[in-house]
Amino acid sequence: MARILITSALPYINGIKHLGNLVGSQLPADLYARYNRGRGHEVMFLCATDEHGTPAELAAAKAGKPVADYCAEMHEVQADIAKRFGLSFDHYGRSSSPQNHALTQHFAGKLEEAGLITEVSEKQVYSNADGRFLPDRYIEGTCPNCGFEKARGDQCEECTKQLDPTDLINPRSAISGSTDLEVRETKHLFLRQSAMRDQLDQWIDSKTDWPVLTTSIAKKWLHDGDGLQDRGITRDLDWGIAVKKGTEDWPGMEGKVFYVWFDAPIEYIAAAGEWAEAHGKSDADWERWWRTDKGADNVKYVQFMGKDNVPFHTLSFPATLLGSGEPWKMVDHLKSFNYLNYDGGQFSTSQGRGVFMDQALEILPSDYWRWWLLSHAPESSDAEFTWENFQQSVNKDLADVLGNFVSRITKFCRSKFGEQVPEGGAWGEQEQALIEELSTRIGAYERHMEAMEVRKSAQELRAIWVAGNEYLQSAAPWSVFKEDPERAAGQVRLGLNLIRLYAVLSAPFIPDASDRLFEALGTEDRDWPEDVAAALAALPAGHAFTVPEVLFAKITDEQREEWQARFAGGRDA
Ligand code: B3M
Ligand code: ZN
Repeated sequence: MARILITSALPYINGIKHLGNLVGSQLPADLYARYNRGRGHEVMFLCATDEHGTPAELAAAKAGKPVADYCAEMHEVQADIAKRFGLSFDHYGRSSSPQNHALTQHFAGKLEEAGLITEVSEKQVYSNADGRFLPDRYIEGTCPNCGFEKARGDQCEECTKQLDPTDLINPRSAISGSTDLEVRETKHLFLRQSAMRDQLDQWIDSKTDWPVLTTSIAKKWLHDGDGLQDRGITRDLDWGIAVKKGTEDWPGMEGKVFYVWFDAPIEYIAAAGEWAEAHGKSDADWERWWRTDKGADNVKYVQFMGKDNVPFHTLSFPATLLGSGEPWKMVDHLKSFNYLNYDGGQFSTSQGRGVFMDQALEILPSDYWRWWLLSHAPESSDAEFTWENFQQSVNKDLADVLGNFVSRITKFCRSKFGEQVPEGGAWGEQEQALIEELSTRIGAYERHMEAMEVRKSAQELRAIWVAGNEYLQSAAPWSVFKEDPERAAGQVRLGLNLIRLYAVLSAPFIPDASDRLFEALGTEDRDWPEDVAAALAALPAGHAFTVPEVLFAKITDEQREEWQARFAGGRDA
């Protein structure tokens, strides 16, 4: 049994996430967590809301609420939706937790002791029209690296370069659009990432199994141009974690807070502390996941995120961990995703374009979405959601292939043998061939899952469902029954056991449907099939079951058109 630590990029607190956000981190992380639990491994799956920074302040102001109240409420909203999507976090924390405050200040203190922090008198953009400093992403302008005109002050979304606001050409306020900006002096702390370049370089070189998308982005910022730059880790904001060295005040830093990208990844660790507190556990219980001197040396740590988050996870956060000089667990495998587009354009939170998580669940249960999103995950390139494609894959994969198999076999059994697994009828060549095919395919499914190849895993799972259908089609127990009811009984027994096998294998993708299958089959035997022939004998003759309700309803053309029209206008922000 292995121990696997899984984190998903932390969703910002400033609103409900769209399906593009979901498929880029939390959903594939959940798939991986469920799969590994299914294989009997010990899993710690952590996520949290990312609550600091200007976006939180602005969203709260817009909602007319104090920022702390806004974050507390929005955290509950997001936690509820996550639960309804079946995201099986062991803990869903908050980056504003006391644990994260203490840990962030602790790291800053350690980095300072290691000589990795410098104080810099910085020129920062102040907006006269807005009456405030405009940090990072609230300044828009042209990217000095690629010329993209809507680059943000923290990063260019086009070329992924991490930026400082003052790097932008033709800057303007993203809040008011005002160009009445002036530069004022203010003191900030900088993390000397440049001093850690070789260390980071070596660490990344040691990760030979990382996807190209990940390493190429990291290497690009290590080696291109001026190489790795020092990063400001403090901001002139009210909301955030006060700048301290451990528990001590930091002279000259009064009234300032840590930069949100400094404290957010630290929340991955703090969330484990919150988990321990919530479950009455000790520090040792969470430290065995995070401290290599306390048991985490045999943990496998996997992170999931969108490609725009990669530099922060391959450079900035590792710099914090390595720089502390303490034995923190570092990421082993980092799975990053491209973007999911929506119907000919981009998903956009600010423009309310696309389908948002709460809206999706108003239309259809989560499994429909989980299946489509995961089977179309933007892995090797960007992917696109269209209503036609969604309708097609739900109707074919879920309703025609899986749903139909379940309903045919259970209904046929009920009508001929009653609602129990029939006895008699030995298996012959045809069954043997099916068992062989399934063994091969399940092996491939496991390999894809372990490699976090989400689309390939979905394809293989679908092929496993198809194999059952094809068997049923050619075995045709409904014809065989007339001549040889004994043989038909054997075929049906195999079919019923196949349903259980499908419930086990499909659970990471469609957990609710899988639960309903176990319930209909009257079994809690969710053991992963180590041996297919044995797994297909799990439900013995005489075992009672019930015919489940329709597993997946087809999406009609009327529904598709209605939804397409409903979402064309965008959501009221
Ligand atoms: N909240 C950005 C995002 O949602 C950010 C991720 C933080 S991960 C530590 O894309
Ligand atoms: Zn750029």
